[in-house]
Amino acid sequence: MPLPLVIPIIAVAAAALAGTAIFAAIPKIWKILDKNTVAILGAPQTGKTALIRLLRDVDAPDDGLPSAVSGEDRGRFRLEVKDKAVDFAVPRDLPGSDGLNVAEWKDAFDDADHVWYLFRADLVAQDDAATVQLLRTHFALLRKWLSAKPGSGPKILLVGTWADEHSDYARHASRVAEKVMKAGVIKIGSVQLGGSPVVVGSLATSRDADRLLKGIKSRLQ
Ligand SMILES: Nc1nc2c(ncn2[C@@H]2O[C@H](COP(=O)(O)OP(=O)(O)OP(=O)(O)O)[C@@H](O)[C@H]2O)c(=O)[nH]1
Ligand SMILES: [Mg+2]
Repeated sequence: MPLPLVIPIIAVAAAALAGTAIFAAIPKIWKILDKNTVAILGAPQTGKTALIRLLRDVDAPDDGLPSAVSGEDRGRFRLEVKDKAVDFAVPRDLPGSDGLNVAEWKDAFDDADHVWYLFRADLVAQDDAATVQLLRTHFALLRKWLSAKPGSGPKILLVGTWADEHSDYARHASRVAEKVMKAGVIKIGSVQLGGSPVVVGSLATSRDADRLLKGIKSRLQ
């Protein structure tokens, strides 16, 4: 091969490698900056993006680092946990998965101190077969990833959203929560994931969202 052709090919390869290295370093930087890295996982349309937007409205840490929103897809926020201000970061707004297509989840899981798994509370309370099956599939994956990191895996929180779509919600919101907590798939999943707390609520109105956020905060250890 003539020399002038070889040099550009090497240059392109080096640039591609550098790009990969920079991309791979991003989660690590977030991890160093914030000890409380959160991965928000869940099926499509469960409210992952809505929750990140809600969290970005909460006061962000004022430490000279990029502000609460430095991209449409990530957020930093500060929550009062047990009377102490704790900084959190959600490095990525991950796509939902309706099965085993979870390529981006694994990396986020490995970088996370906390995993918040969102699911449709209304459908679990109605014992919807497809939802139950999907939850089993996702819980099995989380369990597998967790077992690969004995003692150092993220804390998992199960967050039921969309409770407002259940017919009992308007009059008896706590009854919907109770149904979800008692559902076999949630009870077993919670135990298998190391005793994960469960919180149930809705992001439909700002009042609902505030209440759900309070529930999340109170279950963070
Ligand atoms: N009624 C109701 N709607 C909700 C709730 N949470 C989210 N939504 C709505 O559901 C739709 C999807 O919400 P997203 O936050 O985009 O869901 P997502 O999990 O990020 O979806 P993907 O990125 O596609 O996986 C939006 O129209 C939200 O307003 C909820 O608790 N109740
Ligand atoms: Mg989304």
